Amino acid sequence: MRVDVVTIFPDYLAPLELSLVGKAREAGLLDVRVHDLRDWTSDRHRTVDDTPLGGGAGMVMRPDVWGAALDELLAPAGAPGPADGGVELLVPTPSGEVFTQRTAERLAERAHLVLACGRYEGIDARVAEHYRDRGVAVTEISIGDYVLNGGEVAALVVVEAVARLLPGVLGNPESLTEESHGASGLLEYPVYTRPVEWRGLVAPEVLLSGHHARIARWRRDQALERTAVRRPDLLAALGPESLDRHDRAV
Ligand code: 6GU
Repeated sequence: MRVDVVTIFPDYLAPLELSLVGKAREAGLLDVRVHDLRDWTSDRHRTVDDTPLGGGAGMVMRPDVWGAALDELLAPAGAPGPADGGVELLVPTPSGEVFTQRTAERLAERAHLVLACGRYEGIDARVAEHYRDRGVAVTEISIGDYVLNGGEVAALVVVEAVARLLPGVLGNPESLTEESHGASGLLEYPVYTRPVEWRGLVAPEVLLSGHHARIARWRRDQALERTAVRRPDLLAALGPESLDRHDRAV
């Protein structure tokens, strides 16, 4: 997968060199390129913003600068085309649709993602409109109900969530099957390791029993209970087919 990130703070994306994403890049599974939006300015001051039309606080990012950058990155010579899942333009913004594990799964099928990180009060609305009109898949995404100073942290979140779904990136792909926000629709059960007793706290005895069916049942009950307490919205969204006949009424 190819990923282009455009920002006025390229250094903000430095963590993409680390850990799992960094290793995926070294292994050639992921080609991430971070670009400075100011490289597409044409004035001496490298201006990327202007005051909002209609008045109000803050500054708005100029469509002409974004247009120059995105024209180049959405159709690079030799880049993956529609036959490989195509390109999607992602615009992080607190007014976007909420990014979830389902979004990450969908994006992992794409050959190419372009992330346009806005700052200030955001990017002139005509930019997303223009690329939609040109037939580009455009998604404005929010990573949750709080306000950040710009899209860079959201870009880190999206790249990490998508990268770990790419074939060959995770050492143990089974890690994907039981985790929170996975197929079960439940939060993950609590996990324990040795020592069995630590500071007077003893790990649940069932986990030492070697009885695989009992362990599976205990984990399922724990996941249900946790989800009921912490995320009742997730439990309410489960269809009846998602609950087995042993699931407790939680
Ligand atoms: Cl994607 N951007 C900003 N600036 N704030 C956010 C966000 C994105 N998602 C949640 N808050």
